[in-house]
Amino acid sequence: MTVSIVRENAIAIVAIDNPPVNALSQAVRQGLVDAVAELDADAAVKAVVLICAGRTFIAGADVNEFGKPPQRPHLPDVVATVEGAKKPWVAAIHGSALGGGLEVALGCAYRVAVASASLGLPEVKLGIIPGAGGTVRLPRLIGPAAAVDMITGGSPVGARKAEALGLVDTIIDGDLRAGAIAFAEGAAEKALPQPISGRAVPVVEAGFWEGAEKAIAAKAKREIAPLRALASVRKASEADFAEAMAFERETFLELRGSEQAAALRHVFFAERAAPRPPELAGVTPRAIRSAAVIGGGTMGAGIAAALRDACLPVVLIERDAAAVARGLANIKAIYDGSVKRGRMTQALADERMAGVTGGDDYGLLADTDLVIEAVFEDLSVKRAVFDKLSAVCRPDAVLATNTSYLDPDAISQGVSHPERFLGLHFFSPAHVMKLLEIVPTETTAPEVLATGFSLARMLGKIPVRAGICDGFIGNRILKVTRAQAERLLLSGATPSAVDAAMRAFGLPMGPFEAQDLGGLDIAAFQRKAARERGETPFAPIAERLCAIERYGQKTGGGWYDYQPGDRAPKPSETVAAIIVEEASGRPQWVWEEADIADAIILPMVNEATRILEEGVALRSADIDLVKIHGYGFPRWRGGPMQYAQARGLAAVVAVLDGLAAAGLAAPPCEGLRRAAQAGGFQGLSGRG
Ligand code: 3H9
Repeated sequence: MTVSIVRENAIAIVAIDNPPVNALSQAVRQGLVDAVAELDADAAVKAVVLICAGRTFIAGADVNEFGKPPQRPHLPDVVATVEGAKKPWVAAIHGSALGGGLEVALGCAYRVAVASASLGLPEVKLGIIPGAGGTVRLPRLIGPAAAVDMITGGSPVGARKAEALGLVDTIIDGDLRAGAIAFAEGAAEKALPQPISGRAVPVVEAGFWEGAEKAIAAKAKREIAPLRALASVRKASEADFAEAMAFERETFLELRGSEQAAALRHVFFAERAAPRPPELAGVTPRAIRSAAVIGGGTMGAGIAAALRDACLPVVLIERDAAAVARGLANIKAIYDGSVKRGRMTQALADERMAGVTGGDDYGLLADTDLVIEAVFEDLSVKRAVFDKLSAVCRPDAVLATNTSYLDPDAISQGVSHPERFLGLHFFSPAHVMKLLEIVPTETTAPEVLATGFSLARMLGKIPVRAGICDGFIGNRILKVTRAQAERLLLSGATPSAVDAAMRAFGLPMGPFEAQDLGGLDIAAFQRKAARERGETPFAPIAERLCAIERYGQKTGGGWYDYQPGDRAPKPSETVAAIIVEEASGRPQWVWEEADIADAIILPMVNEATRILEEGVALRSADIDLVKIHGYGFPRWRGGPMQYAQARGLAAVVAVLDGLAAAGLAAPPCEGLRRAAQAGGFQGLSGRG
């Protein structure tokens, strides 16, 4: 039974059991309505405990039902039915009470929770707003200001904070069921509290709504749900309950069908599918109980911090005592920063640092389960590291290289037991960025690949399997982004116009601002390596800037000029003059914002399609995750592949054909033309 009832003396316990997360499917909704009717009619029952089986309280509406027509009973009616029950209902919360789950709890007369529980209305993260009274009841219970924070931000709060806000009546120590029954017995003795729907919304100070709107608009940029959620909470404080409920429902239904909601749902499911690729089903990963990092630079220190944050003991190896000290200082600086920003207590930071051992002796790694090499991007330097690791590590220790551009197959040459070798491409700062590209070599054993995925789970990262090619998935597409950005400059656009257009599209930064921040020298170094391999990378203007040592912010100028101590980019006359010289003889165009975005994003899609066809990525959704979690692609657009599908692949092909005819981009690849005909990327890689 999805919803079952047992009675303990005068208390009825209504239990929901709908794995994995007790989502509010039609059966659960109907079960709740039936339970209210049955228990209202049972004179022996004085109070009701609503509790859930498994790992969590109700985690929300069933997201799988969002694309389909709503089925009765609708959730707002279910919540109203619970709220109208003749006996006090007590929501007993463990795990998460999210979205519709919290809305059901708000229909209950009381809410009790274990201290580890969290409660929230995360709907805006799915491009919608709460649709069953969340925006109308929550401000009545905890006040508009706290409700606005929870609803427009979408982040859940812990049970203790919820108790302080008045959202939870009491925290249950020990067994939740027993504690909730005892609470319900007390509630049965009292008169029913006034339903939340009948309470008034506390008054806000003058200017509150205008201030909130400004702050939320600045943060949400082009994401629509947060401002619509605010409007709904405002309506709840200015109109009566019924009118506010109607307003909320209308907004919810409108947003549920929106492109942004579809894109955010796509990302939601892609993120949940990523850690468990079907091709590794049934493969048992190796156990990781200890880890080591070779190299304590920015990348190595970030990786060490990520490993420590997963509570693994970490050994940091550097070439001599001075380098060890520098590496440890780099890790400490990460934790000092976290303490300074209030993200971590000093005690926790100290504990994390205490779990790092530094040394220059590879002998320290004799019993380490996982070693990640993060030294300089040079094949011979990396190979020398793996020679030493081959000599000292256990034969079953997993050995990983963190490389952005080198070929892991080449790095692995000579490694003993090469089946335990793989590439792990972290993104900087490695303790913050969510993406982890996992790159198997020709010899990587399936259980070692599975270990990469289980490591990602431990570290809270989004893992994406990538095949070997220059730049793997993410940086290979980035090269196209940058080349297109330069093509635009050669055909009449300015760096500021290109950057502004990409920000307008939803990226946090444009391609030129981003290069100035990261430094133009890194890409120059990679282009040099590419030329040595016989390739002809396209970056005529960047080459000219590097030749005059305009490497970006760190040298006071790159694509833009910078005043000392000021990171604000100023258009540069030097750069403008170089662009004029390089563009001479080429046709010049007048560029609108949307056309600039097309000339950058759609060639990215074209390259991504090649990546899919070649099997470098297994699924188009994986490419979306790479661009969202590694490169700031707007989540609400769903990633480049989802964006292209929503735009219509035939339209994408047509724009690319136009750009190609004007010499402004490569023509659409055959795979993209086929995908346009088939109406999707499915099956393109032959694998997913
Ligand atoms: C809403 O409620 C709207 C209402 O206001 C209005 C209605 C009228 N539905 O994350 P996990 C699946 S909007 C369907 O790995 P964890 C998930 O796909 C909703 N399925 O577990 C995965 O499936 P699989 C508001 C869902 O322990 C499995 O459960 N609620 C849903 O790391 C495990 O997921 C939310 O946005 C769902 N709602 O974390 C809550 N949720 O095993 C979203 C999960 O086949 N969910 N699944 O891959 C979460 O935040 C996390 O899942 C949770 C558990 C914290 C609950």
